[in-house]
Amino acid sequence: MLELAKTDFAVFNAISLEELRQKEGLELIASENIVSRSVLEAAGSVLTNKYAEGYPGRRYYGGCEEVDKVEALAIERVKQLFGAEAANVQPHSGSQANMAAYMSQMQPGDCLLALDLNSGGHLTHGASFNFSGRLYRAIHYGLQRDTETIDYAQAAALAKEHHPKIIVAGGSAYPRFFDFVKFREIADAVGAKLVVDMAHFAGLVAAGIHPSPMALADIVTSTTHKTLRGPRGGLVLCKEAHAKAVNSFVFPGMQGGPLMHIIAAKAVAFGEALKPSFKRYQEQIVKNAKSLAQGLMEEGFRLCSGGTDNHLMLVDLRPKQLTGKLAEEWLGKAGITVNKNQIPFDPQKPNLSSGIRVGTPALTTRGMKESDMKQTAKLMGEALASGGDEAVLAKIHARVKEFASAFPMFANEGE
Ligand code: DSN
Repeated sequence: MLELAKTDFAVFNAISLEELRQKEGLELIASENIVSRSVLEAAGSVLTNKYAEGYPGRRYYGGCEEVDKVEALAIERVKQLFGAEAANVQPHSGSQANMAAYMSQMQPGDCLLALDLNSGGHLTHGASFNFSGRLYRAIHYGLQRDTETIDYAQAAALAKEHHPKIIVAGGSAYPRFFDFVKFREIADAVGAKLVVDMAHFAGLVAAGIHPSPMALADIVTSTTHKTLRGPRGGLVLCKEAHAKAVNSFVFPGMQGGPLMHIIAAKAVAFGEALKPSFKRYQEQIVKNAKSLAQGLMEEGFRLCSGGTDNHLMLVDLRPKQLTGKLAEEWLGKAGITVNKNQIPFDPQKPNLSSGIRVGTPALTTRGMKESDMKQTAKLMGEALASGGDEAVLAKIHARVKEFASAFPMFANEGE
């Protein structure tokens, strides 16, 4: 970034400090990751200059020969990665991928059944203040109180009562596997379409660790930047029968010009995900999550649902008389980044929350293993026992810097 340093020091400086924050800190936000240098280069390439409304071979602009090749590569690679019949790699985000999926199957006012936001769902799964809750009649299933796992019987009963057009499976704060066979049965019983939002666990699906939704869902949506370790963006996979509708709702239904530099970065990331090393990386994410979960329980924390099957866990802070807001703040001062998160049946409001959400994709990219997760849990335990004492947190921060700095940012290079 030599040019930027000369032309716009304020922005250059903020980017440099953010790079340092990422290098010296422990990144535990479950939805974040660290892309390879190759992905970063493609995302920062001259493809950002190109308008390419339309699809490969059918554009509304001239000069699309090279970007056509890039988008075709992204489509072919992601279809191969997930065994999909059709793919659209243009959604700018997971929210837009979900919007295209819904618009392709529903009319405004139709019923949508999805996991409740407070139970680990997502804003675009029908939250009242989101487009999905404003355009559609959203009904929500939740979790069983005793196990804190999905209440499939409730989902089936609600489907029978409300006859949704779409049932959504997936979420952003659910530490267990989703049972797509059960969801398919529930959808079939009422003639609903099944949309799986695998944004969080797409990398685990690609690696064959989480059951794949491809054979069971009508439409699968995802982001590309979480466990999948690509650039910030979205995608839609579907059966050939839905491809025309999905494509036309992405463009021109909702978006204009696709972000061709990001599509190039997606193509690179999908190429990386097709390599055998990606499977090993995903396996390590899950091993690390189990080790971190064990470490946190040894530190006296309760984990919702008793642990994790995937890359994330929800930590119940009530036994420590802490809120998620305070925990996020204290951990932040110690150089450990998490987000406050409501736990199932949380008595606290979202801006306070009784829990934090913690995930291992980013630390695993840096090459951390199970023993490093135990060390991470210990540092978290100490920070959360500090009572917010600034001096104590500063000392922990110094140890975090030394610990994190020993792990390179681009550990996946050369794989
Ligand atoms: N905000 C994302 C997450 O953190 O899970 C979901 O959109």
